[in-house]
Amino acid sequence: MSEQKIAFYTGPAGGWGALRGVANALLKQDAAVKGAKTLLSANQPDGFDCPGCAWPDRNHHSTFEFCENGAKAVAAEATARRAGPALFARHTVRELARQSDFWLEDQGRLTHPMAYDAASDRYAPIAWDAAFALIARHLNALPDPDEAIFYTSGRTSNEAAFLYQLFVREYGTNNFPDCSNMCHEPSGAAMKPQIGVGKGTVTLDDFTRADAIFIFGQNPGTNHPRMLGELRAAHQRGARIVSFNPLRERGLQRFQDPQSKLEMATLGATPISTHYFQLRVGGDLAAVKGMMKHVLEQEAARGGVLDRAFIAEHTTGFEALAADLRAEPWAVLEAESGLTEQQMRGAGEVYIGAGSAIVCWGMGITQHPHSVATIQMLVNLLLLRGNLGRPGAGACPVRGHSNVQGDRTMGIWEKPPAALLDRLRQVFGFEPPRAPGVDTVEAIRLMLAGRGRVFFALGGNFAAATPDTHETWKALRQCDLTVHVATKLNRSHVVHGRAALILPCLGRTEIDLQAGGAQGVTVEDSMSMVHLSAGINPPASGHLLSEPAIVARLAAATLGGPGGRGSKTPWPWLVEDYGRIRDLIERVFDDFEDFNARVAVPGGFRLRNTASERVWATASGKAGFVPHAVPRDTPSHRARQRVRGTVVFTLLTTRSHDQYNTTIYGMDDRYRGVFGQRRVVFIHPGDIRALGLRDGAWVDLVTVWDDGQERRADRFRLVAYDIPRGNLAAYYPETNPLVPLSATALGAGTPTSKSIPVVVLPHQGAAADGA
Ligand SMILES: Nc1nc2c(c(=O)[nH]1)N[C@H]1C(S)=C(S)[C@@H](COP(=O)(O)OP(=O)(O)OC[C@H]3O[C@@H](n4cnc5c(=O)[nH]c(N)nc54)[C@H](O)[C@@H]3O)O[C@H]1N2
Ligand SMILES: Nc1nc2c(c(=O)[nH]1)N[C@H]1C(S)=C(S)[C@@H](COP(=O)(O)OP(=O)(O)OC[C@H]3O[C@@H](n4cnc5c(=O)[nH]c(N)nc54)[C@H](O)[C@@H]3O)O[C@H]1N2
Ligand SMILES: [Mo]
Repeated sequence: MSEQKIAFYTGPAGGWGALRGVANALLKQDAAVKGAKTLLSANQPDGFDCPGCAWPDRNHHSTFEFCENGAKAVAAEATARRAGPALFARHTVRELARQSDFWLEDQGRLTHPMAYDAASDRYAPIAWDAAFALIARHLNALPDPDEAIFYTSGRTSNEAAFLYQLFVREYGTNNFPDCSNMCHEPSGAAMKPQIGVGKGTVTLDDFTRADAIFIFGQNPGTNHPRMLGELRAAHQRGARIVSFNPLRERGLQRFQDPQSKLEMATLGATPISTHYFQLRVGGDLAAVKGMMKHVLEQEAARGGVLDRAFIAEHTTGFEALAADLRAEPWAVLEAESGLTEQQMRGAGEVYIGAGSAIVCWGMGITQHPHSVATIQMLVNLLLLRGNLGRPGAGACPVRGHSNVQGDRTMGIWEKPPAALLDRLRQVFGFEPPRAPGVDTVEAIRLMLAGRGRVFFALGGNFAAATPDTHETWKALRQCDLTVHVATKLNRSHVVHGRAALILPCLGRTEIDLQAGGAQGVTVEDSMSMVHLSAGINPPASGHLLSEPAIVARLAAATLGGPGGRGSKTPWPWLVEDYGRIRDLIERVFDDFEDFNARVAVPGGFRLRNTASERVWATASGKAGFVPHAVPRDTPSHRARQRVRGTVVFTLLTTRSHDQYNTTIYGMDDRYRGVFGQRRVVFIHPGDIRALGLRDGAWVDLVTVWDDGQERRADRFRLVAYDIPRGNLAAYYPETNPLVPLSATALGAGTPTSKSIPVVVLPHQGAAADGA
């Protein structure tokens, strides 16, 4: 592990540092040879879909697209290490629970199904059939199917997700909390009523034609490195790239393309952003409002700025939005955004000057109290100049997990549309449950109330990814049974119910052999492209099952077992050949006609996106301008409060360069200059002085939330950083204990993990400098 230090990073994103990152990732996993071969198959037409992120690939047939963090994700799965029965025999669960998240995952791939034995406080091997029978017994004993909870994380393939939602609905509940509840749910909630689709409207091709690309609250250098290639090309042909971010993210500033021999040889780098607006945390709604106010004023002054024909033919609500913008004082917009009137006008001017514009956004927009309203404002901005449904223009919510969008398409949704349920009834001949189920936060509440008694997770790390860590742990521990389908050991396996199972599954990179031969699965990326993914490595252990096989065997055991509801679905037959599952997907979802044939074409196909055809599947039949007031309970207001005799800060929680969500690859955050440590808080130097502390001081963070509960996270090192005053940044998941369960977005269940009111107190306790 690297030495602890803070060093300002001056290089570009990518470059030699990224290549070294890959080499280290492979070496650390003892996977240099196999890993390197595996990497060459990522995102190839006959290879597997990179498990790293949901950014699309150029038709899935370019030469190997280099991506440092994709390589780390692949190496993590292709590791030579094994967390087998010997590991579990060596350690009690109490001992395992004392280890760090990093240590747990670092033990390697899970090899055997394991069951918790309370008497010895150890996990011991269990046969697959016995495991399924145990789960079935618990599920069939519940007085009400709504007492069972079925979580999904977004790596799950379309085929597994489809079978999963079918099984769970045949069983009788819509309790589908999903990682997207914590992620891009506000994007769907905002866009669906406004433009009739809850997904992005652009394709990669639009990135080659846009005159301006606006990036709100997203850090592509770390989280979507392949996006930098698109941005670099756009920059080189003269497009404007405008970033809005409270932090000066390296990947948004300069990029050295590891695939460009010239840039690597000369240490040259392409600038990324032409404009960088370092706004306040949570200030985006006001900033976009300022841009739109400028656009409107310029229309009055010089004319020809708005796309009047588009507005007349395709939209409703323009007058109400215009009146609201005219009435908004610049002073309010300045105070809330943290930008000057001139800056907002400048951004508005770039927008006016662009023939076509794309707006991208990420977690910096979705994890706030006002995220839904902010996203609707971003769409308003696009609508003003007809930047939807034409080349080079559109909305681009940049998704996280590689198949999180596909899982939703397949019906992993706690509030399923009636049309889906009707279709399931028609195709499968059962009566699906109609009552909405619980989302992630509601699932935690259900468990806490004792009415969520069986918790099943298809992937992910629920115990670490969710808010209010102590409440979540209490909730999980109250369950009769917790089950995790996983590739690696993680926190959720050691914070468990009275009975507990770990079910090890194949990863994306591995060959999936069924009775009908080697199988591929399908995934959908951030731009609605659906394609095949087939692994190339032998499985990490002979005992692994694929996710579709696990779901099918569980369904057969539960629905067909004692006390089960019965099922007409031929579960075992379906997983012999995943083409059969795709045939059923085709029968349930209209957009999947000829699924097997279309997905067999290299590169796959794009799902229909009505908004990108200017067909508006909304109540009014048009796209809607939706005005929103600048919120008054924002971070800038908080900053004037004092609690415990000190000022209230707004903390954003974010990813370092060396992690994949709760999976910690290493302790470095290269682009932000942090090495060998993760318990740091980025803070403005002026705020350090105002607190009477010094750079590097150890502090404790305490949430300001008036529900009588104390939430704290102790022992973080202050790091002086280029961040607005009154704002703090720190890493997730270390800071999740600070996020109150009741702090969710308006109009979506998303925890507001980029907007946590906290106070900073000098660290109480000994040995603060003991790292
Ligand atoms: N290597 C790697 N790749 C990943 C992941 C990973 O953990 N590691 N995670 C995957 C997943 S599930 C997701 S959802 C995506 C996440 O990818 P991102 O959306 O990039 O997520 P974050 O790193 O949480 O932070 C986003 C950015 O928002 C900024 N920000 C915070 N608050 C605000 C605000 O109020 N306004 C604005 N304008 N900006 C703000 C932060 O400074 C940060 O730069 O990446 C996916 N890809
Ligand atoms: N404070 C704070 N909290 C956040 C966020 C934040 O920015 N700040 N971000 C939120 C976001 S955007 C998201 S998406 C969630 C992520 O929440 P999750 O999706 O629940 O978490 P991950 O860390 O991605 O899950 C990692 C685990 O997935 C398992 N895994 C990996 N590959 C596979 C596979 O192929 N199959 C199966 N079955 N399991 C596999 C491994 O066992 C690994 O330990 O966290 C959210 N929580
Ligand atoms: Mo995510």
